[in-house]
Amino acid sequence: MRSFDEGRYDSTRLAQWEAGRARGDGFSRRTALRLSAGLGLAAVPVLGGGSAAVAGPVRAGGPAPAAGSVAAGPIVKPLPPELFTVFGTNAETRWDALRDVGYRVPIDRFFVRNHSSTPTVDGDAWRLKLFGAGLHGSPTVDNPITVSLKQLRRLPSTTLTAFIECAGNGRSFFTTQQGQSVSGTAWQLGAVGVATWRGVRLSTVLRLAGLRPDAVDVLPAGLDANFVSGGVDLGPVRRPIPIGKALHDVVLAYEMNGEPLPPDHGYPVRVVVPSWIGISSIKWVGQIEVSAEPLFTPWNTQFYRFFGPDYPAEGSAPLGRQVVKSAFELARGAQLPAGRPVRLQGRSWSGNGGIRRVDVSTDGGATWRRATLFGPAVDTGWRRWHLSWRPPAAGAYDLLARATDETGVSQPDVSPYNTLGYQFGAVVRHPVTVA
Ligand SMILES: Nc1nc2c(c(=O)[nH]1)N[C@H]1C(S)=C(S)[C@@H](COP(=O)(O)O)O[C@H]1N2
Ligand SMILES: [Mo]
Repeated sequence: MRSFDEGRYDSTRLAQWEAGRARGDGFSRRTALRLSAGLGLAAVPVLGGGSAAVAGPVRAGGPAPAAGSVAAGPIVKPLPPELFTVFGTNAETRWDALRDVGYRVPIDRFFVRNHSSTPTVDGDAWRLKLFGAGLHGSPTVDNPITVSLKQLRRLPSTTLTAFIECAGNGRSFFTTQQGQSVSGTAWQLGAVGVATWRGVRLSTVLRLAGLRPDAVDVLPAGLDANFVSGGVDLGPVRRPIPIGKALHDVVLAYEMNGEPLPPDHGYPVRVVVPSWIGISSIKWVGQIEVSAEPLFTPWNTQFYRFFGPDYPAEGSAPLGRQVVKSAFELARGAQLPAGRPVRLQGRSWSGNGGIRRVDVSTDGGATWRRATLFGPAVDTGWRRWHLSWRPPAAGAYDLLARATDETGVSQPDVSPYNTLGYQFGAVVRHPVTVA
């Protein structure tokens, strides 16, 4: 379901970069040209020009808490152990907590991936700043086009059901299943969730802001604290989106599952980039640069590419679409009764589109049966499935599920090794104990 040529885009972009035409800094201005930001907006009353007050985020967990108070964690919502496994500033959903919860993941159990901490942003004072040479009049970061939450809510809205999934989801299986060492959060399969997102198409906002035909990249940046890695301040979390994808299906979301975006998921507004790796979907978005040249940030150069012996030194092309995956709605090591039929349930998803079939093995991969698909079929979401199994005798079993998507891509037995452990799409062995 490619509606624009990603491969051609990447090669053009890399060629431009090599020719020294690209800019590596997401924020400096190359041109001093500064026109009235209102100029390109004369016919667009809903968006205002001029500089606006952007609410500085109040950092959760900043100053030392008073004696006797509980320190605010990097995540605001409760993280009960029956719903989440916590890794520092991140929390993954437990797959047994998705059993019988319906198609969407409720907010109380949706995974959280924070580079630092969930900020508190004042939605009334919030303004989205739009600027860059890819917009008519080349508004600058100091004199940007601004949009308030109220203005955004007055624009035509769209509703989208889509998964957000961390590129590193499943990373721990590189080690436990393939014996390879990789760096990053040791997620199992719970760094993914499907929600319904309501907001405004990014294309609508960009066109109202005066999109130029030569725009190349769209760079949203978060209002959370700068990301500091190995003592180096890498600046705000930000990753360029190619203009073709940005105009195709990206949404500036202000609602999640019918509620205002919760703090941990990007209040007041986040970017939702369907089918692509989670880092594309910038939370707490404060500004968007639209460039007329390729942009590079650490999130599309040193992270979120494949690195390792099988890749060039600078890594693969920046990652985009997610791979095909499956998970059982069961705890790892779950106990099942012998001799009685159990209904195995799970979900499969792919960044390439819908799921065509799912095959399940209950004997470690020796034999396979086709699972029954049920529930909504959403190309940018996941597909639920079930299969009945009567465990024959007490003992240890490995359950496996292999999905095939609408493009014919199936989950492999082994995932290609890469040092940062991205996109583990191989079939995962799920141990259960029958008693
Ligand atoms: N501003 C900002 N946006 C961000 C992040 C972040 O740390 N800061 N993390 C990204 C990553 S790596 C992922 S996987 C998703 C996670 O979205 P969620 O926390 O709503 O599940 O948000 C992305 N957007
Ligand atoms: Mo992520």
